[in-house]
Amino acid sequence: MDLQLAIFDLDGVIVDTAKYHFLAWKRLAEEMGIEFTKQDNERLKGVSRMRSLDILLEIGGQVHTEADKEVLADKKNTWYVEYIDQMDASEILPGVLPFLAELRGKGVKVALGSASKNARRILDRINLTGYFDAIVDGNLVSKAKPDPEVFALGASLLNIRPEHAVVFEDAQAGVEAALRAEMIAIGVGDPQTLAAAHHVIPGFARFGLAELESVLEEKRTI
Ligand code: B16
Ligand code: MG
Repeated sequence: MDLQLAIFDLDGVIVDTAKYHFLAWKRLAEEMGIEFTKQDNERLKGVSRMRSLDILLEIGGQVHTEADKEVLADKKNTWYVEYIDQMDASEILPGVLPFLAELRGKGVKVALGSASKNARRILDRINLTGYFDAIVDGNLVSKAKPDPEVFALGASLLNIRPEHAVVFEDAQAGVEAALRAEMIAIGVGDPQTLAAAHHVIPGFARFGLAELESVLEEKRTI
């Protein structure tokens, strides 16, 4: 495979914003009399804001109008934004920065493929915006992962064909989206949860371009 593009998910791959999503959803849940645990929060990873709210309401057995749901999601987002506005570059997960620099240094394009509508704000806070040739976030796509739109759009914005692209994802729905986009999917996290991916790594602490190329080489011989 001739590697031309690496697409990164944001939450769970570049930073751990799931902890801030949890705090904000938990605050909303408490206000609404819903019991919401860390385990419940796992179900929200990689899922859009409105879909996350639907899951929370399902857990609490509550039904609300669309207008009420907009108000609730906005409330949660206001709290979430307060957390992310406190973030800085120290929250970038280990190994991410050198890997991005290495890719760029070798002429591989770098894109973001995130469901978050706050993705640009987060990248700005952690001083990473300048590393991305394209940023595709929840404001640009109409179909959430596992639909391949978010990754397909990243590749098409940069005029790169999917067979030259690799996606790094921590969520099952994201891995499925990458596969449906006909890209190489590298899972970041638990090998069992992400078994559908072409390959799974625990993180970027011991993963650079040489390791990526040997994974791609393996795929070529299958
Ligand atoms: P927002 P990713 C996702 O980010 C999160 O994993 C998910 O928990 C969140 O609900 C979603 O972004 C939307 O975020 O409320 O900021 O628009 O993993 O796709 O980078
Ligand atoms: Mg994610």
